[in-house]
Amino acid sequence: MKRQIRLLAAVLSVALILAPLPVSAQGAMHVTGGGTGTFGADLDGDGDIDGSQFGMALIIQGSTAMGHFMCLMAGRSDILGLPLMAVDGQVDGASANPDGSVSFSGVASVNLGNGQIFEGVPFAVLVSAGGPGTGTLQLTVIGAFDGVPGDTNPGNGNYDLPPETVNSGQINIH
Ligand SMILES: [Ca+2]
Ligand SMILES: [Ca+2]
Repeated sequence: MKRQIRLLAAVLSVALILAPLPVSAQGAMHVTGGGTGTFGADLDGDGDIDGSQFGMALIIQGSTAMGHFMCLMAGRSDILGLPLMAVDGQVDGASANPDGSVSFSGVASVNLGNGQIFEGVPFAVLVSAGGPGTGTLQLTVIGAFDGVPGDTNPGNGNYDLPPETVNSGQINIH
């Protein structure tokens, strides 16, 4: 299935490159989905495999994008040792990658559930389409939370979360 999606994406990419259409005539790309994801690892050492709940809906038209992204790490996925970490973002940029994945970015409010809410936090997400076991999601919070549990690249100023695999639900790119 993944191979088919990749193949399809590759074919579509080639078709898009070859298509001599004006930009305005090309259809928009939609990225939608929601569910739960798992990091497949215990990031904060509390004995539980960590993950998140996520949702997204965005439209990419040419070089512009708009939409919404949410990611909630809470409860058993108690990353950071906090009650929750909720990233609620407006998407304002996106690009389709040659491998069929989509990168998008924007500005979020980040709620740590302990009374601390940070506004205007830039974020970036990389998603690939698929359901449980195949879809993936990777969030980077830019300019904040560097070095906290789960950060795969301490010292660069960002919160670089590892990729998550869809556990339930679906990510659609079409
Ligand atoms: Ca954990
Ligand atoms: Ca980092």
